[in-house]
Amino acid sequence: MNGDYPAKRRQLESDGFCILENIIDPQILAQLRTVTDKMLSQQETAHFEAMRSQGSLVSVFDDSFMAKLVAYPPILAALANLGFENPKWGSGFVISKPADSPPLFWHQDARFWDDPVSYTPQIIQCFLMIYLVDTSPENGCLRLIPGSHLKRHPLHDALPDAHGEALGRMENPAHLAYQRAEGEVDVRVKAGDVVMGSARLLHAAHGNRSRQRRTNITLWYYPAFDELPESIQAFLAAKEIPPDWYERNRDLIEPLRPRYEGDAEPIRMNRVPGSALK
Ligand SMILES: O=C(O)CCC(=O)C(=O)O
Repeated sequence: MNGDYPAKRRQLESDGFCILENIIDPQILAQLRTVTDKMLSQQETAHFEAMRSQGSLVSVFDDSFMAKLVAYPPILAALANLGFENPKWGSGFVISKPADSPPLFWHQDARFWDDPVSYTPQIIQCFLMIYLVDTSPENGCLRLIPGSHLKRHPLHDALPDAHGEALGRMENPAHLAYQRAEGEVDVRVKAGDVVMGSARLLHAAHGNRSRQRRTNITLWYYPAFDELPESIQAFLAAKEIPPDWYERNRDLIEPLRPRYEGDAEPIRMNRVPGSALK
């Protein structure tokens, strides 16, 4: 076991994130670099213009190798060590900052702000971010605001729904979304570490001022799916995984696929935190 998992679980609940060190084997990392370079080389110029701030946003469904990462035994073992024995998974993206590229805007990724559970420490949806190179403020490491998954921050009101196209294209580089924020911390990692965090946490990334591409793969898990309100389970189970990708990777993905057999209506998606976030 790498590290003190009970302490990491407490940090995940209180600060909204934790770092799982040394999870991805160097050989798999090398394969991931090759696969993601190929995925990125297949994108049109327009994609990179639309995603200037993110760097790229390429779905993991573009390549079957990614199923191996989603179901990678050391990732599932780390989740089990955190107390998540039956996690589910929904989607993921290759987010790659080219050399000499700008910062990623501040945002949070939660979609269930209409449900009271979103205002409690309960674990709902988590990112697992897998960086394929060592990261630092120089080459675009993650930044986040600890505790902002549970506590209102001025950015919540300044950026109510930070997923707009204008932010991706970086139409206004002076925008608050690209600046320093009160309480932010840098998250430096080694290639092979995994940063786990709540979808509700405010996060961003530094620009990449190095000469090397900085690739991250963000995978979205529902670590304690069975404990979620049924309307959220219904919403997640109704989301489609592309059938051809699913069929090719059925053995790996089937145990991680969200399933719901009850009769609750799927929750309405709402990305904007309500007044209950104090
Ligand atoms: O690329 C990064 O460092 C962060 C990615 C991110 O914010 C996300 O996937 O939501």
